[in-house]
Amino acid sequence: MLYLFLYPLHTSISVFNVFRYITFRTIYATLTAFLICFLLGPWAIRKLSYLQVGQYIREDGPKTHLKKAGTPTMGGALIITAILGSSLLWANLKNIYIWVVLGITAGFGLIGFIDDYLMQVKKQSMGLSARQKLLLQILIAFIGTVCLYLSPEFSTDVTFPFFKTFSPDLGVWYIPFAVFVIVGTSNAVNLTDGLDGLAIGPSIIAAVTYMVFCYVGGHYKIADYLQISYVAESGELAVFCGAMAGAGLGFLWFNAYPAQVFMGDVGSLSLGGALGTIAVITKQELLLVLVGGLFVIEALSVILQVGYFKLTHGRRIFRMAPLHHHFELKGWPEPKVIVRFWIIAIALSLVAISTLKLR
Ligand code: 57M
Repeated sequence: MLYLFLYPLHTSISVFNVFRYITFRTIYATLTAFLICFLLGPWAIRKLSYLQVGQYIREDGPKTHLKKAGTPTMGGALIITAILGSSLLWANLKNIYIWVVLGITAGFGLIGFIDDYLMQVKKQSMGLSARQKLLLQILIAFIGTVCLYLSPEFSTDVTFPFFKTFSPDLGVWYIPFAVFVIVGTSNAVNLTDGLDGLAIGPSIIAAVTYMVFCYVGGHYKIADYLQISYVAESGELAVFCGAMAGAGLGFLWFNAYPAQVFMGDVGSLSLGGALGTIAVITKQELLLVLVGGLFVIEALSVILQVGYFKLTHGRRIFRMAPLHHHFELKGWPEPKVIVRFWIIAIALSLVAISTLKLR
């Protein structure tokens, strides 16, 4: 909004020229989103506690979690408010990619909100069923992907990390592929959200990593120099990534061990949906396996555990899935699991960034 209103004034007041720069707006989008979460956090936590939106803790999980009963959840509503507020303020609102990623973030957040609301506020034993959630996610991701597919500049090529020239064109099949990436990421982040700060930490790391890819991939000269896919106008998404990273940092302030608030499905589904969408728009879909590597590892641990459990009629690979529960049950203190998983996420993101040169 500021870009549309203030940048045109640069002809008479030269200082407004600064609004032209994506880097400047990204930095301030990060700070704005951080401040929104940081300043509204205590009020939001009080409000959620007042509404008794307290987490129910399953008794079959690690016993160390029982003391978390009643921790307010649905803090993800604050994350979304900060991301949307900051992006609307600092991004160029004439950019189609900004609207697609905002739409999917808000849409997935709404699904999570309904689910959380039914369980936490209405105290129903079940929120939306797994099937209802999945269908709604597919629907929203499909609408977003079709908008991208119909926009004239958007390419349906898939780029492979480490390969310079191999980028097959999927044509119309790009739509189900992108829907799979977006919905899969959303659910992987949701599975990871089981320890204090465990989902938000790697989400911040992934947002910062994609911020780099948005900037270089949206800059014709740098993209040409690095020989990566140039996606015109995608640089603007760096502003969104900044807002996401800032909101994440502000939320982490309160979600850090011992957490004062959980994000709920409203947070985890929307953050995952946002990451998947950014990967799709920047043409770095497959790189998400590294950028969101921790989410992939957590999701794989569930797939392997459930598959093995069914095949062997009750035997397990891990003490409990997702993987963070396995280490908790092995006796690692919660903060140790969290910080070690963050370290893995940072290392994988560094490998992802190295693909800019290794190709
Ligand atoms: C949600 N939610 C947390 C909080 C958060 C298929 C199966 C593997 C699914 C999986 C599952 O349901 N995962 C998705 C994970 C829950 O957190 C709430 O949910 C929101 C995210 N959707 O924001 O509102 C609990 O996680 C803890 N937590 C924190 N700090 C945080 O910042 O400590 C969350 C955020 C909270 C709190 O304790 O209550 C969750 O874990 O429920 N299911 C599982 O993860 C279950 N695993 C399982 O059944 N494994 C079996 C299968 C796969 C064969 C096995 O390995 O044998 C476990 N979940 C729990 N207890 N809680 C089972 C035991």
